[in-house]
Amino acid sequence: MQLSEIIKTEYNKSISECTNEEIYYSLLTLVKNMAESKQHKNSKKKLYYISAEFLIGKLLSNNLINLGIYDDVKKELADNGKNLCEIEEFEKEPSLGNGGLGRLAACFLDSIATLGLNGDGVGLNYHFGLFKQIFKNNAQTTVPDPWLTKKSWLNKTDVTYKVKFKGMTVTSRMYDIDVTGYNSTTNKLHLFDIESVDENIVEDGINFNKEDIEKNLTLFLYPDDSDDAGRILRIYQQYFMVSSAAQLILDECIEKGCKLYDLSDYAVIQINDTHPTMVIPELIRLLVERGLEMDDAIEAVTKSCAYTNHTILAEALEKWPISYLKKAVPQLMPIIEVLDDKVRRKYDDSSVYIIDREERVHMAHIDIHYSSSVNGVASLHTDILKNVELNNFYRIYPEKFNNKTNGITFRRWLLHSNPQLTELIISLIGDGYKKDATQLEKLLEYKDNEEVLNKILEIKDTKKMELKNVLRDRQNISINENSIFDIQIKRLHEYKRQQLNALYVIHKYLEIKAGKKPTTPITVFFGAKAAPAYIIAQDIIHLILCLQELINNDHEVNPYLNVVMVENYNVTWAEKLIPACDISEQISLASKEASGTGNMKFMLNGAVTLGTEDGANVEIHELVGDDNIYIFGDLSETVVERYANGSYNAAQYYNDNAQIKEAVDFITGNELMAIGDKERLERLSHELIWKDWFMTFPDFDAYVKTREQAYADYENRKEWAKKMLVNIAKAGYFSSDRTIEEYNRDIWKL
Ligand code: H53
Repeated sequence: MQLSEIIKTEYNKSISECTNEEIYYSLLTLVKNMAESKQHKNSKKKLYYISAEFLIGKLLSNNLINLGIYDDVKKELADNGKNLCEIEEFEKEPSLGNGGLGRLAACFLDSIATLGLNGDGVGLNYHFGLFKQIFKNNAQTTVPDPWLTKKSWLNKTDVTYKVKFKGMTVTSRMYDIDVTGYNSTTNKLHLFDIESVDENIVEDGINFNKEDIEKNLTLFLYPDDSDDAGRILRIYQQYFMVSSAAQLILDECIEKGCKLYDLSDYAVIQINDTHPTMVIPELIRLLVERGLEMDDAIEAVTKSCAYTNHTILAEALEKWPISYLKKAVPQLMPIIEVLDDKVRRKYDDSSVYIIDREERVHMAHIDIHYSSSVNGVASLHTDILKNVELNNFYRIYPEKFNNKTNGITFRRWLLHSNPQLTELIISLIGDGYKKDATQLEKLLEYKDNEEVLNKILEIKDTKKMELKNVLRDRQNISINENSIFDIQIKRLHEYKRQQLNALYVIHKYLEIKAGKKPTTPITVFFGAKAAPAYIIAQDIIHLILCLQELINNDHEVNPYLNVVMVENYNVTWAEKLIPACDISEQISLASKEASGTGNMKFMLNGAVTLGTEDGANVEIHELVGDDNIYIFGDLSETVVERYANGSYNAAQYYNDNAQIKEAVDFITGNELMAIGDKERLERLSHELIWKDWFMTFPDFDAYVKTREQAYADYENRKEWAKKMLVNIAKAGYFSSDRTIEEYNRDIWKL
């Protein structure tokens, strides 16, 4: 059915008579009907991608693009005086993820469907997502971020399962979102939920009774885990997710004739980080319950599961106290004990045990022993896993370890977010790159073509202007579209080092005050949410917001330097910020950022990276060469060694380096104290001087020098445009289609 027919049936009106909201809901129906007709024909083996996060972003435009009807719909609407962009405003962005991990899962679903593979996502239907960030008094406050409207992308199914907790059984229900492939088949994202959840128990921001599981289970992603109740709630959520997933998997496999011991011929289960780890003991438990011998069950599950590691940060590798598990899911403990016992009998090395001396269960250890594949997400990261972090496991199972460098879907991060650049590329090299992204390399032929270089610059200017308008509308902020757009957008974490960027901003502010003015003005953008219980991260946000107020109101400085922190940074913001960016800040402490995927999106949109040799920056560097990236800072070997010998002394850098001292002292100086919160600013300055756990000081001088070099090079517009072109041309490797082909070739074998 055509849009006009749907509108006629649903509202008995013509397109031009409808409100934008009515049109939005009719488009929902149109897309759902079309997606349904392209449903994947369930082949024998299927992938289940289980993840606590799916940061899918708004879906309307992407679905229209993937279904091949974007241009037609846009035109039909325009012919009737309607604007698709305005209609899109009605769609709420679900915040079902926090950062890279969740966005990666969403890009992967897009590529899995695009490649026509039989694979569904499995996660939870959080009613309020992560949270919505609101700035008040230069600080982050948090409120619920509801996204479920009466009619949405979500389809209620009649699939339900019983999930047992200690002393309580709940019913989970499956809701589905269609995942459209680009000119291809449709898969599903299954989101489980519980009917008794009660949104009204949330009060005063995002607080609620953490012990009332039946009412709170799927309210929020990552509920505050600063106390026992919060941590146990996470176990309830994880088990609810994986028990539902396990039952779904077994049901679907049995329906296809699976005999349970041959589970791995029917199902491959990708475990995204440690959050879904309990699927392993849960599946084993269910298989034993259905008659398999324990050893056979363990073997069947091990063959079916594969684990992706996304971090080496100890705090992110979950270790659950046995006491918590016993409180929520006691039925899993006997299985986990068997799994641990087998390891102990075989290996005389306590570092690979599942249960440690402090009676904690190491979730990643379950994954590694009882999966058939363990992968890192960028080549440096995988090397660090093999040689350092998980070396003891690598020596036991060298054959399990493999690398799958992350990728991004070009449908969202180029076709949708940058139609102007998409069109230019097509005019130069045709549209073969949409299916085979490496064809972007053909752009290199135009490296010295002045006309093309000028067009690239023009498109960047257009996207900067668009961002200026969005900022005016959303945040009532006015920016200079002729300034250099220098952007750092990602979760707020000390290892990502937003604080290093802020120290640079202070340094620059002081330089301008002293009369040294930049040739081209600079606008420094930040976007980041901080976990509510992560105090120092909140302090860093506070510092940035105070700098924004101070600098933007200082008439001596604001013609040359501005700071913008976007509120509630999310996928929708990223789609506006990334195409407008000149310089992409990827400045994590070497070894700590497993991969990064924002770095790939920026590159694809012609931003030049300023970064450390960390995560996928290393591979970007290799691809574009020294002339087209700005690399600075200590290498991961140096960092790893410095941690190992405990030799780092921040205070010494602070005392010996006048530039560092000046910038750090400014945090607690009169100007910022007049605006900011004394406790926060003092705590942050103290943390830097006495700890600086993520080693910003050793990299500070190199960072300043390299950033200045990038700004200086920006002045030569033609040379800069060449760098942009090379970045775009070399981005093909980072298509998630490539990543998914590798997963399928090496692990899933669908
Ligand atoms: O996963 C991304 C990486 C990124 C890494 C991120 C991530 C999360 O977003 C959350 C938890 C976690 O352990 C890791 O930080 O480097 O690009 C996708 O692999």
